[in-house]
Amino acid sequence: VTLRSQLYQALQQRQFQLYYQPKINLDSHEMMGVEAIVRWHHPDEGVLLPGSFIDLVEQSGIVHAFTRYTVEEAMNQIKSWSEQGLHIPVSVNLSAYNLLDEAFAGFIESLLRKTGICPSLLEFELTESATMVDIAVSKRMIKTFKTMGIKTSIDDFGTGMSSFAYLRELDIHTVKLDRSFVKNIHQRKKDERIVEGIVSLCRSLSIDIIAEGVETARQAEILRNLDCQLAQGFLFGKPVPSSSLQNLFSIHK
Ligand code: G
Ligand code: G
Ligand code: MN
Ligand code: NA
Repeated sequence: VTLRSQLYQALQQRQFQLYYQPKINLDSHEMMGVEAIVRWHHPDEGVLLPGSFIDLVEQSGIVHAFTRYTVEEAMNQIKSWSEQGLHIPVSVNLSAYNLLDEAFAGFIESLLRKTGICPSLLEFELTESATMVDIAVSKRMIKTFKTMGIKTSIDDFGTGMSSFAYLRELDIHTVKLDRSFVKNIHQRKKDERIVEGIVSLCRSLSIDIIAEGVETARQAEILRNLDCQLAQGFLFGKPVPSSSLQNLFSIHK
């Protein structure tokens, strides 16, 4: 039995669960939002990380149903937090193929109506490779989301071949600086200069920037000195189930 052949049943049996990783303001140390990251509670294999099955999801016809499931779960979580007075922005990772799904925007629209959540609490993360599928299609989708009040961010920024073209063509709210730029920032001046440049560019374009993969206090300090105000990474918290996050939220409040 292959993982691939088990995807459909896993979705039906709700074996996928969203975990949430905090996004932190480096000045105030407040939690500014979370990224939803999926886990597969596999009946035989235990908890699987997305790295071991997202490619399979994307290569199979299930990708549309899968993303509908994750987005609906995220929106229900936003609703549940909102009802408790916690207005926590949540970002959800999309696949390239979701942009080619003509019915996706309509599905999101109906979920917004159904849940009644504030659309500004929802954000979609696209990778550069996802937007590359067809830049005109991506541009239209991102515009549609924006009309609905939903933000879009570019994930793993700086690793693709056309980062600047995306900034020019797409109406992006946030750039998520890929963790490869953060990893050695404390020991390589060149990396520090590159990040400084990206931060300044984003600032001049009125685009928010968040550093990914921050694991040490030293990295956080350098990023803060470079005027990068937002960060995400194991230093502040790993992805956790929503129940564990609630404690984190009060700590950061
Ligand atoms: O946790 P891990 O390092 O295995 O994550 C691998 C990749 O899976 C990351 O690039 C992340 O963006 C992606 N990912 C995590 N959750 C989701 C999801 O719900 N949908 C999609 N399409 N990708 C996800
Ligand atoms: O591509 P994306 O940025 O969506 O990837 C999210 C993945 O990155 C998740 O699987 C998450 O577990 C992982 N991740 C989050 N923070 C860190 C970190 O500080 N270091 C490393 N190595 N991985 C991280
Ligand atoms: Mn992401
Ligand atoms: Na990333």
